[in-house]
Amino acid sequence: MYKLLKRDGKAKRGELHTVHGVIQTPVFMNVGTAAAIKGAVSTMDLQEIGTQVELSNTYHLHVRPGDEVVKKMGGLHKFMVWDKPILTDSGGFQVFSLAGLRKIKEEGVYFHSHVDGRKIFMGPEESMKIQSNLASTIAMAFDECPSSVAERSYVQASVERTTRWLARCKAKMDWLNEQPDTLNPHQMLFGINQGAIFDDIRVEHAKEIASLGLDGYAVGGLAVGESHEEMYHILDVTVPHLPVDKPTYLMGVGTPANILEAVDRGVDFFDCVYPSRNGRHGHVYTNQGKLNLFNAKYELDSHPIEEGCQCPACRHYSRAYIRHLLKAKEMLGMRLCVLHNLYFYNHLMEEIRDAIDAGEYQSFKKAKLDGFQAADK
Ligand code: PRF
Ligand code: ZN
Repeated sequence: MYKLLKRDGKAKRGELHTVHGVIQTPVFMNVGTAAAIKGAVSTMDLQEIGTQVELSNTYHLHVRPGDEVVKKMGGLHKFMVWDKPILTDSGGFQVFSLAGLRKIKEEGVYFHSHVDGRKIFMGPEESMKIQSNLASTIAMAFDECPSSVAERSYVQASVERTTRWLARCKAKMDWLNEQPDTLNPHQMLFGINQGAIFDDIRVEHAKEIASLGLDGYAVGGLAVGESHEEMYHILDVTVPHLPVDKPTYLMGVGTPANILEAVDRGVDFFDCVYPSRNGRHGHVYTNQGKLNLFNAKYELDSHPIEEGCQCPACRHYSRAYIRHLLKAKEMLGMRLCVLHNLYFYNHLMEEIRDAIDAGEYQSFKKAKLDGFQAADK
């Protein structure tokens, strides 16, 4: 159940109540695709850096170790030792971006595993069954994410199929939640809006799925190659047609600036690989922009990554030491950068929530964006 606590312009401040606890929104979900945050970050670490929701993937966990294995181990929460909310993405997007040779049919998608090449079929029912076995808090609908340069006629047909798939997802999830052996009978389902960069297709689809009474609504198919301006425009026209009394999730986005802009347009859930991926490459976020710790100017720098940051890296270590670790290819270097970056994102969301609570979102956003401009990388 979602409670809208306050609005500041279009920005929403809310709470999503789940069987695994309450999520304060806007929120950034920390990505652990294969039930692990890349960069040797454990779920104990997540507790320490203020993570509210972890995100894993249907496709990856189905391929390895297998969702039946996870179910036998008591579900994803027990398996990875994390008792707070988990959102699982449906596999649709990953099938399209990862798997080799695929065929999209009305019933679903035929493709080859990126691990061992074996043939797999996944459709709406399979995705729901896998997510039910994983027993995540929130399951995502099985969708197709058309390329940002797809023709209008392709996008139109694809979105219509995604709508039919959504109805099948809902029916299957309702049924699964009633089975006596289900691990999470309260599993939530979020629908996904698609339509590439065609305003009218987006709006029509948003209206159509808004009436289905789902637990939340995502905007998918963005941050796939279009410009930031196009993405903000699509949010401007689409989000007003999604229910304001349900959470709105912008999938796979983005930079701190993207998040500030999307919150301003009514989005309250985010996820992105940037903080962990950039951290693994020694790129760290600060309120003065992103730093590249490989840069020679940090060789003798005794300051933390960011002065005043309360993350485990900044509380103890200097830029010079972390730079040394990165250059020596010590795993600890990556790990400290990822911990800092995830803490930075989680903390940014906390500041965003405070700014909305105080009714000061516009001035807060401007001050943050001005600060980020000072990047050296
Ligand atoms: N669909 C799903 N997952 C996603 C996306 C999508 O369109 C995106 C697009 N940015 C990221 N993750 N199911
Ligand atoms: Zn830090």
